[in-house]
Amino acid sequence: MAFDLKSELEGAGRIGITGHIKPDGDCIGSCLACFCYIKKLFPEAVTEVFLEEPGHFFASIPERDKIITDFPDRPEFDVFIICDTNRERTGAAIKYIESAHKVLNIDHHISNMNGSGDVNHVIPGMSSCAEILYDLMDKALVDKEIAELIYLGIVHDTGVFRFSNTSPETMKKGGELIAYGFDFPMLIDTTFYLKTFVQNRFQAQIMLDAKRYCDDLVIVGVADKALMNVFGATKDDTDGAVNGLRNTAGVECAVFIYEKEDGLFKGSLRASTDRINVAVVAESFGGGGHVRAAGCEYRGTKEDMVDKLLKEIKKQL
Ligand SMILES: [Mn+2]
Repeated sequence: MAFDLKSELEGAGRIGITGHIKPDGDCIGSCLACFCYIKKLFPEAVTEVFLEEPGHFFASIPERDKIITDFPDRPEFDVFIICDTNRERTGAAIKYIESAHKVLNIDHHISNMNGSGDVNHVIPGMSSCAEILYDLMDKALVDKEIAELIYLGIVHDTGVFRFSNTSPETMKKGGELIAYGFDFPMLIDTTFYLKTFVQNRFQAQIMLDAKRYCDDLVIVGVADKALMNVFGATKDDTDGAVNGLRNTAGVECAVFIYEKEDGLFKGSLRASTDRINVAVVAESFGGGGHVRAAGCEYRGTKEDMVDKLLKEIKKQL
């Protein structure tokens, strides 16, 4: 039976929306687009959107100020929608989900194939949750703001229409969306490409210190607390560092680790070919992710973490 968003929401007086912890562009775009659309579809309903604080580069996206970031107590929701994830990764919003009368789960993660709501609409082949939502929308209700938010989600999860999850339909929808007339070059620059001066200088140093291994197929960049302190860099300034490393000719696997807390390192892994499955590498550390993008954590020294990561990677070469 086809999923129909409108009929799932019919008669609901209180509707809530959330996504995952550490919300990314698709999560933020999806949740806000869903919020704006439901406001138009059912203006008499109380609709609210809850997410952790989005990164500062999302400050000027449409309806940014509608996101409730402190997860206050609320009466039970009639319908609660989980976008772009399963209920395990919703963080503080889980309390709304557990008490909701009905939970809808709209997602594109293959790891959430069966969904974790009472009604699920999970399409793993889709570029983004935002693209799935766009397909569910009555186009007569889509306006410039909704179009911009959907576009934001698609752009972020496709790496600006570059990753292999970009289908011909994704491109067609991208064309339909920019026809609404929002400033898409500005949106892409500010939310996807821009880095602060501190971030650029910090990541330049990471690149200067980076080393290659395994006949230069693997590149490793490391930022410990001492290096982060030199630049006054925070966790946010590590965003994009692993992609910078990955964009090195001849490299098929990029590793970036930074010291999250004293002695606790967070690793990000990227593969640009199918030779190295980074999900398998991350899983050996208790982490996980996708074949070409994964993450893990390690308590110990940075040297030991790099040694162990390289050992796991070499098993696949
Ligand atoms: Mn997504």
